[in-house]
Amino acid sequence: MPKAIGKDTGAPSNAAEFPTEIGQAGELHQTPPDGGQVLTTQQGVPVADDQNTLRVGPRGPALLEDFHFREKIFHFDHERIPERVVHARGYGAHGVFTLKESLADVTTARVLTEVGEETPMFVRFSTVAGNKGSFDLARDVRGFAAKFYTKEGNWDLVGNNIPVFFIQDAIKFPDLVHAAKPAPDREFPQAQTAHDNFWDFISLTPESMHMIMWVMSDRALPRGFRFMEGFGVHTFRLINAEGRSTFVKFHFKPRLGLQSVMWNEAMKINGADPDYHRRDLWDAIDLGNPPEWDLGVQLFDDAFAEQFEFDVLDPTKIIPEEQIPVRVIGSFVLNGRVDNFFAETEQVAFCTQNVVPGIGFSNDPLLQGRNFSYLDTQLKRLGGPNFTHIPINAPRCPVHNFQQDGHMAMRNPSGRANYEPNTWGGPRESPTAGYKPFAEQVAGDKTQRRPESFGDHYSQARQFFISQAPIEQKHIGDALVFELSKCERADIRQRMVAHLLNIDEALAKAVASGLGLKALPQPAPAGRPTRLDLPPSDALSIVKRITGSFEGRKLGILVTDGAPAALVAALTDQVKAMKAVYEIVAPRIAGAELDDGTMVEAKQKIDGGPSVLYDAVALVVSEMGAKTLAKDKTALDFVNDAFAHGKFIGHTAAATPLFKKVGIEQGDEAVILLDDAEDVAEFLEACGQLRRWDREIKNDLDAK
Ligand code: HDD
Repeated sequence: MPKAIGKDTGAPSNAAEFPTEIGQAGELHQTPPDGGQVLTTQQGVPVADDQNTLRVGPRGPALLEDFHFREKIFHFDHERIPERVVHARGYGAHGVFTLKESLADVTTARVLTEVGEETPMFVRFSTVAGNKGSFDLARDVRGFAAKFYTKEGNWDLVGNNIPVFFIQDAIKFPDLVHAAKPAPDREFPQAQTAHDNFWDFISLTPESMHMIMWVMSDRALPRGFRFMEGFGVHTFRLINAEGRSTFVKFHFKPRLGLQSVMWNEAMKINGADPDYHRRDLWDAIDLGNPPEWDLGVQLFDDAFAEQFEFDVLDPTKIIPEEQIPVRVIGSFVLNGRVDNFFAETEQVAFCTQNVVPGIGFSNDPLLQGRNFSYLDTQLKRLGGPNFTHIPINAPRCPVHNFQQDGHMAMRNPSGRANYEPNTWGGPRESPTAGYKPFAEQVAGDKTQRRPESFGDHYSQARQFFISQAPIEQKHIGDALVFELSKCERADIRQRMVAHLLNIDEALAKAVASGLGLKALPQPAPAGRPTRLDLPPSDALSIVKRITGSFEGRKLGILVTDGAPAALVAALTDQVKAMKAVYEIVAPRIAGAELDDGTMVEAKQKIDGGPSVLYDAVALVVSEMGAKTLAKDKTALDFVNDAFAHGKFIGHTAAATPLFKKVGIEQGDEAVILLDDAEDVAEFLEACGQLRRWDREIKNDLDAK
């Protein structure tokens, strides 16, 4: 992790002559009594009084002369920079990518050819629509942006957790984002798409239908960043030493598998812990369980592109893994927390244009537009053209050029020559090692026409839908009903159902019925070519691919005074052994006195640790404890929600009255009686299934 500005860049720099860290010039100041550092101004002047402004007499007016006060307030007044226009709320971590399989036959990019080589990385995850202070569990796409500090320069893969996008042409991006964000007059709703403007735009934009299926699916409610896939979305190019190009799509696959939460849970998590995702990542790294992803590629050539049903330049389409398997070539681990959120996570600047020799762009019109937008936006956000000098953005390889000056320049050419060619010496271009774009033959009219090959907006939307497990299909329907029910205009709701009729009739009917539509509308005009019946792809489902392991998950253990100590010990020991984590929840934060007289400390008081924060729960309570909990609404919510959200519940016999109290019938296989360590082992093994979705289906049937 670079700490000092300009270090190790090899840049023609004079920065090294100056101390780069506060206090580096030597501790000349007398140390304060507690032995710590002396507080100084930005100029390094020691401060005697940081509690009171300089004034005329203790009750008199302040004096302008107080340079420490003025500097301190001036700096504070300017602490904020503009938040990102999209993806404002994000969270980052450092990591390392290790290549396991060389792609030397198709690319010269060293990061993809040197097996075993470790490349430092920084990854930032984000929601899209919400502002910087919004909550983590918005129903939204998640950004998954990766910066690889390669030996040949920085390579940024600015992806999402969904492999397609809403629009096909970058010119529509401002419209999409304006529609998704709060309406300009009222500035609400925050961090959600459940409003007229969004669905107005979407229902008038058929190309968004595939993405809409993904965004209404459980993918938009991830359990954590650690449980998300990442996708480069566009088709990129790899270019080899002979100048030959191979198309590529990039995939990140989480080692812990995919997992999502339910919408009802998401809404409650947002209240209980709006920082749920960032805390989860922070804690995982902190506890020594850093998350890992495999990096995979789908490689294909022009011949495949020619015969593929869709245009590989269309970012609203995937290439199913059944057609081109994802080849895993390496993996990365995110094992480094940031030292300072602002310096690293806020100031990191990703640009899709950041590629290295051997990696190139396709003509995807969304990608081409992005290549302008990202550089442009950093100027606004970071205040000048020198944002590459900020340590988090600075390459970790030599940087030599004649670009100079500008706001906050940390790296300037030294010596006399600041132009090229010159006779004084200095960096020169390298026709052999330098970046060369793929020499694609292009000819055509200047036109603003959308290609016909981009014209089918429903086939892959349907393919996604039919690939889902029944519970996932139900969630898509529920999400659409929820979102569209927030639209005041009936014509917008109707227009969406008209699109759904082109995707799946049962889905359209379920949504129409959920919205209370009296009659089905005519299907939306389908465009050309009309819909293809594509086979389902299991890779598109989350539920069909669960790993069956509780590793990396979190158990909430609700304990009361008098609870069996042996059971608490069995749970905590076995959870740790399976690389999962637990939290003790108790009626009081001081914890509970167990039946052997020992105290177990609580992490959460019960109203601060609702069961929505856990993947499974255990109710380890005494008879007395259960009696007290039965009178506590939050404790009953804990049990009721855990059940309603399909969670596995372990419990002592003494907890049984709590189930009765909330109306839970006996006989549910995922409500497991815990008596000894063996039961605990069976319970935790079962927890690997994560959810009992049949409960939700039964609940719905009962409600009808
Ligand atoms: Fe974008 C940020 C991902 C289309 C313009 N985008 C941004 C971030 C991610 C993505 C992950 C946050 C980066 C970070 O953490 O700092 N964007 C995507 C994906 C897209 C996409 C996967 C489609 C495949 N974006 C897109 C288009 C445009 C932009 C079509 C404009 C024409 N995106 C931006 C931006 C942002 C941005 C305005 C805001 C902050 C930033 O760039 O650094 O330039």
